[in-house]
Amino acid sequence: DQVGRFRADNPSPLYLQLQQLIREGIGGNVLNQGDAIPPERDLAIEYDVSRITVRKAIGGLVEEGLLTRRRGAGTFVAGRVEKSFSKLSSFTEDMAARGRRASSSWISRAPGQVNPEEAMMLGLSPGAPVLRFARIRYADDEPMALEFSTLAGYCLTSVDAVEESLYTALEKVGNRPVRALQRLRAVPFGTEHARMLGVDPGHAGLLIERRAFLRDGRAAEVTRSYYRGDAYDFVAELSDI
Ligand code: 16G
Repeated sequence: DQVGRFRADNPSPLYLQLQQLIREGIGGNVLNQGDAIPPERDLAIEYDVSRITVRKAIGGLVEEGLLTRRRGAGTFVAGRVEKSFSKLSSFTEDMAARGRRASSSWISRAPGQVNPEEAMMLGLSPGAPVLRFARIRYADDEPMALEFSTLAGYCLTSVDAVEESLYTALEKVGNRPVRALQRLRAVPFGTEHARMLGVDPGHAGLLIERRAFLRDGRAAEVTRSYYRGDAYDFVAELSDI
């Protein structure tokens, strides 16, 4: 698909012009979220510019967050997700609200006994039963996040109760959390996490730790979510009333 043409009378550097054309293509829906950007050499031939120019143009748009690179797959139009920092929603709901299909692949899920750190976070006694879930989370097959969850054993009887959504499973047994505390921190992805998300090691990530509670005040969940920094905007409404 042709995204546009250079104008011969445009005095600005070629890489900026190319960036502008790609931006217009995205704005004008010629290029849509998730679409692949043609390989460097194709763009160079198409627009009759050097590959260095193409690389510079694409590199700048990746830095801006408009495009995203996936290792071994290519460069794509980024689908940034705006996520409320004050609403207690689930990943599945967040994606559905954006017309995207959530899916997961399991890294592991197993029952166990609470470790000291989890016991502190969940307010459980030593040895209390917990369920642990680790998964890669996708939006329309694009990896978005890694999540490591520990649920207090009294919330759910078995790990098999969770098919896709943790919160749906909890809701079914009347144990969906109603309140949560969250902490957000910037983290560079290490080799293993980067591999699972298809990004380069050192890629910017956002770690959100959520501690969620049931209506009766007991803790239900502690989850560490590692979101791709290039895919998320966290937004919050502030007020001073
Ligand atoms: C979100 C929550 C996570 C929760 C999960 C449940 C954040 C930062 N984290 O990712 O704590 O466990 O949703 O999603 O929002 P699910 O119901 O789709 O499994």
